[in-house]
Amino acid sequence: MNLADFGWNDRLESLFNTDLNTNFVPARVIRVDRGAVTVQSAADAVAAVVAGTLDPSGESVAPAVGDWVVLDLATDTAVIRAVLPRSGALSRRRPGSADHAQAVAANVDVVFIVESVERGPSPRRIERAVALAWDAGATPVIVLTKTDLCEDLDAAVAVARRGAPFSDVLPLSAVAGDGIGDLVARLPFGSTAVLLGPSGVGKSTLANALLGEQRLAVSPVRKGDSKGRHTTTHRELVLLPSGGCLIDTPGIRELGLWLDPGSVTSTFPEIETAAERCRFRDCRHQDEPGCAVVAEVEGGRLDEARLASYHRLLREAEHLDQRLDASRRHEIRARERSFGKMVREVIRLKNKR
Ligand SMILES: Nc1nc2c(ncn2[C@@H]2O[C@H](COP(=O)(O)OP(=O)(O)OP(=O)(O)O)[C@@H](O)[C@H]2O)c(=O)[nH]1
Ligand SMILES: [Mg+2]
Ligand SMILES: [Zn+2]
Repeated sequence: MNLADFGWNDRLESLFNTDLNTNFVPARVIRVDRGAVTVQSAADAVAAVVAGTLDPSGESVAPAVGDWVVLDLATDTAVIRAVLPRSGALSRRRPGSADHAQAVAANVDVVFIVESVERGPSPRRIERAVALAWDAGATPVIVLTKTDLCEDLDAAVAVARRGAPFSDVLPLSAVAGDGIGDLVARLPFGSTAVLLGPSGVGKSTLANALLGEQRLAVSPVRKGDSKGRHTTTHRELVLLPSGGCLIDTPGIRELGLWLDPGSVTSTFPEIETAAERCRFRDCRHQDEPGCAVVAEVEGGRLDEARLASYHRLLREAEHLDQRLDASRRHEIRARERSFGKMVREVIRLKNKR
């Protein structure tokens, strides 16, 4: 296996520093299944356990699918000694918990936000996913599946675009094979994309179509409301024959936000552009005098629903920001500390020899 296929590059190489120890090798997390972790090294795909020293403060630094890790092969069981600093991670609020983030996928370049024409795309759900993608340092691309079931594709694309007026929308059918090439073009060699969307929209079917084999489980949606059955229950990264890596995820029930207010503003560039002409620099675009954003809405040049979403998402993100500022900074520090600690420990061991 060549790790470059999985996205190994110079940035990672310099972080890793292979001189440290011959028993340590780099590997990428390719599967996470209720705490069980599978990693891909240059030699093999193996089950790995997470070193107890890695995570003193809980699961905030737990490896996510897509993470690059330092793997210790000195014992029979492969041990993850450290998680290399991420280029970004797609994080959401852990379901049922207000204060815990859960990394859905790490080190991704593209987020495919998957919606189906069968159930109809949801602009509000798309908006949230776009904000999460920017927060992960990834480019959001909207994928509209099952076009073979659609009578009015233009109308469906227009609805999807309302949630992401500045992102590309790729309509496709995994069953008919239409539009797949456009998606492949977004996944060059060494890049990583993640499929994000509700259950039943056809994420795993699409991954299988790209793989050219039925590797991932799929199952029919419910009759009546076309909802999915939560077929996929783990996160898995697969290497595509066309190059690039694709991460399949379980269908999301809710998209709790976990992001910086800054990512919300990049989700609404048309509002930020209009805001440059507001009289007050700290204008909130509510009822301030001389607000250019409200003027655009009143003039019919800006979608009122977009402004409402902007206010809602920003409020959520700022609220979270205030509440979690300290704990989030603590998490980042904990991750950096655990990496630094690993490096020091290895140097100490080496000097003793
Ligand atoms: N007609 C048609 N059906 C499709 C298409 N893509 C997927 N399906 C069907 O949609 C159903 C659900 O597909 P899955 O791939 O299991 O959906 P999923 O998004 O992975 O769902 P979860 O794993 O539950 O999140 C299956 O019966 C697929 O055959 C398509 O392009 N056209
Ligand atoms: Mg699936
Ligand atoms: Zn304003």
